Amino acid sequence: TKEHRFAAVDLGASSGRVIVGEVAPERLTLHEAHRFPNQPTRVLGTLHWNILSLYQGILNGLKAAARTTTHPLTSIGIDTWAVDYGLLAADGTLLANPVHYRDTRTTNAPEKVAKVLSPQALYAATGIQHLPFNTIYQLISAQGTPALTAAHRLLLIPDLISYWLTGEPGTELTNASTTQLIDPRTRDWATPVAQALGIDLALFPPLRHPGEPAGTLRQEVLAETGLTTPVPVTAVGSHDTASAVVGVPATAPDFAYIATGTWSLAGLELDAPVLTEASRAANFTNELGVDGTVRYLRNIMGLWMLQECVRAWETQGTTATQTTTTDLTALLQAAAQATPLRSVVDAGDPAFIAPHHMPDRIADACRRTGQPVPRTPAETTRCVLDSLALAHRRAIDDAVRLSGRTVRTVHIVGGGVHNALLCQLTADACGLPVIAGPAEAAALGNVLVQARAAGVISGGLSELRALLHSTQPLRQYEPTGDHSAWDRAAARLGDAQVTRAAT
Ligand code: ADP
Ligand code: LRH
Repeated sequence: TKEHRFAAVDLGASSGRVIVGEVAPERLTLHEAHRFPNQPTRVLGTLHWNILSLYQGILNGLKAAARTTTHPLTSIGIDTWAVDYGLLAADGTLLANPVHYRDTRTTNAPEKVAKVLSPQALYAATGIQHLPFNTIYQLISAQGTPALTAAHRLLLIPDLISYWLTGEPGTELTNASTTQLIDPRTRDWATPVAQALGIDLALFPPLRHPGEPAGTLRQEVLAETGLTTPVPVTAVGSHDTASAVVGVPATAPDFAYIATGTWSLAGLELDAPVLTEASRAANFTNELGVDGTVRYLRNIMGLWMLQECVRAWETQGTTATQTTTTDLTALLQAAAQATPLRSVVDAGDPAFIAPHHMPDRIADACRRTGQPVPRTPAETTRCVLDSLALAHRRAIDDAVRLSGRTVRTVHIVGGGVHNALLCQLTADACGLPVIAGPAEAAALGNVLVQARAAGVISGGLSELRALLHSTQPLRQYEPTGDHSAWDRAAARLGDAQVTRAAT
């Protein structure tokens, strides 16, 4: 059978990559054409994405993809982080540089929104967990600004990239659900929510679904990248987490997943949303997935906490100025030797969202809960990883309780797969076997949805996952240690975690 090549553009908060997937009915291999850093910049107090630099990285990646294969690309798919957007004038000009979700402009927005729509009503209508940076809060904060006032169109980040590559505007559904403006039952706009908040839904181009065509590369893009034949862009799960969950190599339905990268997204795949008050109080989200699924999960701070610690130590000169993979490996080895569960923090706490001073904030959280303050990078790293494992366990336990489902296996996908200590601690904390891999699940999910749309492979998510299971290297971790130690650690954090989500 003829092999087809698909390019996955996958922008994560820590790096962007263009990955080429070669697919035939029984074959799936990945080749990383290009990886580039994603470094936000603060300008006059506002934290921005470097959107043109990221776009240039994508063009360079497509150029590298064109060079590495003599065969034409069958199509390209784009996925990125959620919630953020660019505003366009009527002629398509980008009116302002997109703002980073970690910017603090939304601090007072939830209060403003609550005056119009109670948290209960908002959750009943959208099923989206409360995170201060959800698109509705960003739009409420931007109301009256010159850019939003002048805007003719709003494009979420993957849709903006897709528009620049093809000239065709659209709003891909899985990512649209993270705006908190979609009704998860109808999988269409939650018009009453938008009306109540004064958000103009006409800013959003029509919805498109994963697998649908999304235009072809513009002539200028072909010239810039050296791609020669017309290349279609196919809509995929454009929310990176939607693609990552497609990329979970599960072989049975009773699995939980943890997509670990900058964030840890831990939960279950369901076929209908859970919109109960208990679910809202536990701060679970119902993001929309590929093939009519629902991603029922909780956002956990993720390896962001470690990234930010490393950045702080570099600045202070505690570690090398540029942390290489070898330094990270050494740090994780030292953390593996540190005392287990000495102190834990609530890795769901929004106090950890903003950049800067991460080791200090972790130390404060330990102090507040009467636990020993970690002193060294190894101790702090251990505290972060123990805390993440604990939060993983809590998210999976809560998801099981709130959905009535059973879980027998936990899949870890994303960059955290490279962190064997985190995978083992998660198995220990959950008391369940963990299957780790693939690390590039988002790119794989992206490629698989394209390959199916092109007719190269067929079937539902379970068939796509079977192909992953038979072709991707995976590692299994069995639970070890004294399970009750995790219960005692959880007890130290007390009920504070639950009550905060409920407010
Ligand atoms: P995102 O998609 O959010 O940019 P990734 O899924 O690429 O994030 O994950 C990035 C994280 O993966 C890094 O912050 C790091 O903690 C972890 N990671 C990546 N490579 C390694 C490695 N070789 N060893 C340990 N951890 C790693
Ligand atoms: C992960 C992610 C996550 C969102 C966050 C903004 O990259 O898309 O699913 O909640 O970024």
